[in-house]
Amino acid sequence: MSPGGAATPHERAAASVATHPAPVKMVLDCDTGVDDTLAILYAALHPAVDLLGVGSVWGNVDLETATRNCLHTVHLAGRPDVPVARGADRPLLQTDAVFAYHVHGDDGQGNAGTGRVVGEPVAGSAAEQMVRLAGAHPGEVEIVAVGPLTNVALALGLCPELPSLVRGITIMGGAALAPGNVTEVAEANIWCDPDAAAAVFQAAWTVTMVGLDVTMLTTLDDGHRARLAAGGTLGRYVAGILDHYIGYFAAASFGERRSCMHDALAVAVAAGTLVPEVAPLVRAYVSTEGRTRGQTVCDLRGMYMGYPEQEGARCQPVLRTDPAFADEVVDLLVAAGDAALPVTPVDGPPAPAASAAGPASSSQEHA
Ligand SMILES: [Ca+2]
Repeated sequence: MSPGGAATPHERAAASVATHPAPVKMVLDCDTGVDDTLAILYAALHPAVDLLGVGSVWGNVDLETATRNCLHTVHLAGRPDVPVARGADRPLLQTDAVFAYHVHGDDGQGNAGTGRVVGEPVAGSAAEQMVRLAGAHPGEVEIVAVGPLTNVALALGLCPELPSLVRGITIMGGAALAPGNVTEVAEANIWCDPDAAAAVFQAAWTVTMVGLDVTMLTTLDDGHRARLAAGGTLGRYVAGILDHYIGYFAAASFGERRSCMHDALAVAVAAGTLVPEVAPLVRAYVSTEGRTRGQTVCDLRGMYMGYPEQEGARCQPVLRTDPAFADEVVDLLVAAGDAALPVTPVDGPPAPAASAAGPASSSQEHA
């Protein structure tokens, strides 16, 4: 219990989870829009995660907005102890930054954020923080990257031995069998920085790929929003930011009011609270050019004989998970009760993120 006897959101959430795996030390890298916010909350609140640090990266929104949202979210969860480091503001090499305000709102919070600026990023870049935290806990840290992989590629550049220093890496991104969401074949996080993704897939570690194959099938609807809104102020806040996001997916993907959950799945797979039902170990590469740019090409030819061992296989695409995971996330957020910050908007309009962001939004969807 915190001083004064009042439980924190983290303590209330932890008390609501009957059993869980031993906590996984995690560094979470995100381009904080709406679904990233749920991922951060899940990581900050769930007792199966020891959240060591958060890094921000460009993607859904510009870097400044993403960083502000990362800080706001850890404070909402009552976890100001979690350091947030600023990351890259553009892709590594070949493209300009393209954002997705039409999906996540101008504030990256479905135009329903509080506008509250809380806390400050720590010194050093997100890539530097990733390397430092991995080095401080050799073999224990899981990197979970749920935005473009720019920061992870930069961390590999800073520390080529990073793959041997960490427990593993789990990403939200890519699509093994599912269609893409930017092009026919490319998922947004990979498409945004395919050169960074290629470097991450080529490094000497196994990439657990939580892609569109499963993230499009775990969805949130207005029934979930109603349950959230009936919880404490934390749930009410999340219900608020989901409104615009669900509206986008209703028009773009589903033809009815529901949205995919995307990023929180990667956190849960990494934490062991969502166990993949099918996740073969296969060879994979990222296409960086031409019409297939951003495609994650996974060698699934062994599908019909139970995925026999492949030489050089270092990617584990998650192909099936339990869609009921959405309910678990809602339960956790409701159990957390009231947020550690007021969730009413501060006076005045929120900072105009989109106007300072450079290139306009494209028609793509980001996760
Ligand atoms: Ca994301």
